[in-house]
Amino acid sequence: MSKSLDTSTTETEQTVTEVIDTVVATTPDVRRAIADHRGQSNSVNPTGDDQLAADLRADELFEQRLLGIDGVATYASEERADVKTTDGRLHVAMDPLDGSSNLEPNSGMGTIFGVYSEQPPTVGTNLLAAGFVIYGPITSMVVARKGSVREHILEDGDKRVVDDDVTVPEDPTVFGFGGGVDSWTDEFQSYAEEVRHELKLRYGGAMVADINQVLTYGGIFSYPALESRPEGKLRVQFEGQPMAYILESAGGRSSDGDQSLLEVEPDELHERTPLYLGNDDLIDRLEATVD
Ligand code: AHM
Ligand code: MG
Repeated sequence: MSKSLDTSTTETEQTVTEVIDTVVATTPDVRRAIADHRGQSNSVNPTGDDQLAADLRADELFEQRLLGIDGVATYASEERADVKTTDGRLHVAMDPLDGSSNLEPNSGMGTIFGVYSEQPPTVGTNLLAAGFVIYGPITSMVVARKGSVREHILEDGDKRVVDDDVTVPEDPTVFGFGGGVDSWTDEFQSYAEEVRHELKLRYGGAMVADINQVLTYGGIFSYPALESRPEGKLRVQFEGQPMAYILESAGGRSSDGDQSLLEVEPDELHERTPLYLGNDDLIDRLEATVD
């Protein structure tokens, strides 16, 4: 490797580290925002979901902190129409507060982030790292980077590794499917019927926590294509691709029903996708059924 390539690789890795550390350092403020900004904001995000005050506050916190990193060129999020740009080489895409409808019943929610080498909208193979935070009984974070996946406990803006090799367990145990039985396609209904006889239902209304169940126990999470909404609910860039990067790095699979979510090339920043994430065999069977 030439000296300049070597330097740019080192700078890239440094920036990725800074992004991860900045997300960690911001989590105490996001937890405070969850407690202090419980109301509606009377606005909707670019995909038409109602925004809570906490969604906007989390977005503002991450935008300010992450764009403050020298190497970060752009910040894109589920909560804002346009990409915010400055100078730098890497690009961050986020769902600042995933599962915020869980705020009212005080159930788990989280933050999802992806660090890309190209500005979104872009294909998932341009991901350099991805992670999610869960604001549950404790704050935890799972990060995938350079082929390995680590789980951390976060305290006072610092992280402590609790598992340095997160892998999807071979024997699956849990499933969680969004959207409601009557809104599913006939093909997905027949797949779900098979799966519900094999696995145990775990669906909490926040993808971050439901995906962490799959990482912990093995299984499948899906927000599928719906009869009335073939594109599903969740967003490629902010939810689908970062989670796909994590699951695939942990030995699992991701799919939009047809191909890996990492192969999807969104035309629009806020594009949605049907989403299936879990053990290899469960995704194979899913693709064979919904094809
Ligand atoms: P959000 O990003 O606006 O919170 O929406 C995403 C969430 C996911 O975390 C979760 O899997 C899904 O929406 C739940 O939707 P539903 O309430 O339809 O079950
Ligand atoms: Mg979300």
